[in-house]
Amino acid sequence: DLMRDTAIRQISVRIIEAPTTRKHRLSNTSVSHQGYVFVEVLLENGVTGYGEGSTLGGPRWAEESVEAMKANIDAYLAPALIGQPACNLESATILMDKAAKRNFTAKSAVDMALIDAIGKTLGVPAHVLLGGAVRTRFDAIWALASGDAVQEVEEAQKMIERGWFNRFKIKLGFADPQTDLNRLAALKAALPEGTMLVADVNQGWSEAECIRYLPVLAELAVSLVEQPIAAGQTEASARVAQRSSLPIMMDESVSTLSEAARETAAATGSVLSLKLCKHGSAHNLKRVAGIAAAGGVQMYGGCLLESSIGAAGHLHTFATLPKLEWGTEHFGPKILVEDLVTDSLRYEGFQVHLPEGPGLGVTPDFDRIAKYARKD
Ligand code: MUC
Ligand code: MG
Repeated sequence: DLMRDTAIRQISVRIIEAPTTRKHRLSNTSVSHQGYVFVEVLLENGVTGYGEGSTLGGPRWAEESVEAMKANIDAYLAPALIGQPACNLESATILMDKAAKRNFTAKSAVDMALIDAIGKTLGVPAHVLLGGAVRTRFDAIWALASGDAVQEVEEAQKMIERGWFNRFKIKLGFADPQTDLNRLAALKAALPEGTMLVADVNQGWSEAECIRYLPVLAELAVSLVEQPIAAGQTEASARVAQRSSLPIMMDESVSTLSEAARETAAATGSVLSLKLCKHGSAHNLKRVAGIAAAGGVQMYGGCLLESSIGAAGHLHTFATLPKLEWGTEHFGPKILVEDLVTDSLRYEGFQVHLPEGPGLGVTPDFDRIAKYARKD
């Protein structure tokens, strides 16, 4: 009996701090370690599923920290799910929503572990539980964020040489606009003609700065500008999007279904970055994508520097979207000094490949997880 076999017996959470190969800078933070929660869900049939929730520099990119996620899973989300059948994924999401408002990253980490456990129980890859894969590989985007123009050019060239990434994202907004734009110009000049380049401002500019500097980004033939203005400034964002000759991508501004509806209706962007940590579950990510796609918005597979565990959760979900026009930036496995799995995601031909096998299709490396787990 599937209901009884997949009843949730135990949910445990570890905080992981995994070093990165270089500093990663955003408009309001800089990180040299990735903070994750690693979630293990044990079912009555003895199967364990694994999930991961990522943060960027504590509760700075969004409001959740690893400490808050662990506390809220232990005290609220896990008790709401113990004894419930893991195969009822939608019910699990409803129960988690009743137990805690928002907490989208924590919920998505638990949801990922449930999907992994059910996939392993049924012997099917996670994407089958989400509608089935439309694609099994994704154009891969690498993020440049050291802030040092010479280093960034070298890093980009190395990624191209290895055949891993030939599309790039550059982080803006942590220096004054002119300094940022000089970095961008140096990169543009060094990369092959026509290279896809996304500029992510992480809410760092005002409307006035957008009016002044978006035309410069357009002159540099940037492909896409991501979240230039603070999330929630819908009217200003809509004005900026309307006057911009470049497509604007919504990131921090769209987390919930109602935000997807509001921002799409207000036309604050024509591309949307999807991330499990924003939407709370794989099924919610698909609903958010559906709402935005109905308004003509194109899709981009976002990340928060997940290891191969979290990245696999995303790829299985992204695989099932009818359209994913912009590929994915899941590069986390390649920025970690040591990935958290024994079999890292495959990057080849400038694409990242959907892992095969039951569940997420990745195997946690428990030695490394123990090594990087916070001890308290
Ligand atoms: C973000 O805002 O997109 C993803 C890649 C990266 O460099 O930062 C993150 C978050
Ligand atoms: Mg972003």
